[in-house]
Amino acid sequence: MNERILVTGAKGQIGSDLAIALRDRYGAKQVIETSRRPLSASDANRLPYEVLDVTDKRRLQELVEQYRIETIYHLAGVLSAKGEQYPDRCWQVNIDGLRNVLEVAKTHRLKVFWPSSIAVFGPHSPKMGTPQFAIEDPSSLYGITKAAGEMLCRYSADRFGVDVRSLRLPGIISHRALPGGGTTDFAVEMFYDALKYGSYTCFVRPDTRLPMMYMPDAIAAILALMQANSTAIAVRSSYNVAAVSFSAVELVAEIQTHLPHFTCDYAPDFRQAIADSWPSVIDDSQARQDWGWQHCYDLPAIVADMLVHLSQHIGSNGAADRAGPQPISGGV
Ligand code: VAH
Repeated sequence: MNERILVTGAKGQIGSDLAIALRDRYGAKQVIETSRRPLSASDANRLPYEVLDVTDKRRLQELVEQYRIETIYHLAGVLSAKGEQYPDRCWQVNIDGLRNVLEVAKTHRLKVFWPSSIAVFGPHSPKMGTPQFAIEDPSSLYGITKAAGEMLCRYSADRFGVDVRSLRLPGIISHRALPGGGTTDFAVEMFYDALKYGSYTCFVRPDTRLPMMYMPDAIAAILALMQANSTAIAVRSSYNVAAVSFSAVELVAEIQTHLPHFTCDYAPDFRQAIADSWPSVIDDSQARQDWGWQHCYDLPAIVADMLVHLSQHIGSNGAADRAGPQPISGGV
């Protein structure tokens, strides 16, 4: 139980929650959080912490040796919308960063988790019940890096015996850390604006239906995958995992059962084309069969839990407030 773990992207949306879950399970001192940003004063409780840009292989190797790391949870990445705005950085972080992790994992015999995405699928993939093995013709650079990344993972496992495991995550909804530049961010932003302003302008059409998952389910899936016996892992590219699928207008209606005066209007932007290229419903039967995956949160449970948690934060802590509709800002 005293596994020594390094988390990359530990200040990101998934990394923040995952680091907490890993510390709860393995002990605070067993988990080294890393991010390319220095620790802020308010994060003093997140020690041990190191600054790491995953494109710096030498620094990664140095930390793995210094802390005698056994497992890397590699969450550092550039998401779909930002990837279209900053393509060079998207490629560097999502591909070169992953290659660095897989290379170091090979030489140091490490276990690796890496998040892929439903973004590997594209306009010619089946939209409903997208199977584990289907046509992958991603139309976003982010999706291309995820499809290529999956092949790098499978190659590392088959060719060099690296125990790398991966999940094709859907849109993730959470209340701890804001997502950073994804196409599914509307499903998080909507909660903040509903509580803060009573209204939201959604950047996709009302009928845009996408696979989504609440953060506790995503964390449970990651931990279950990493704890499964290696012989149970039949897929070394990346597993489809799903929980719920809903449209933007269905999310609005569910929020309105709690906040009857909440209103939403729609102003689709460039992210609509990305969303339209993705599946609406994913088939994750192989993950359920191979290592017992099952989700817990449906849409009503997600909305109820998000509103309870966010209403505690919004207003009491400015940092928790989303600053209202923001352009996709720089800095990835
Ligand atoms: C994104 N949240 O929007 C990510 C995710 C399936 C969506 O990969 O880019």
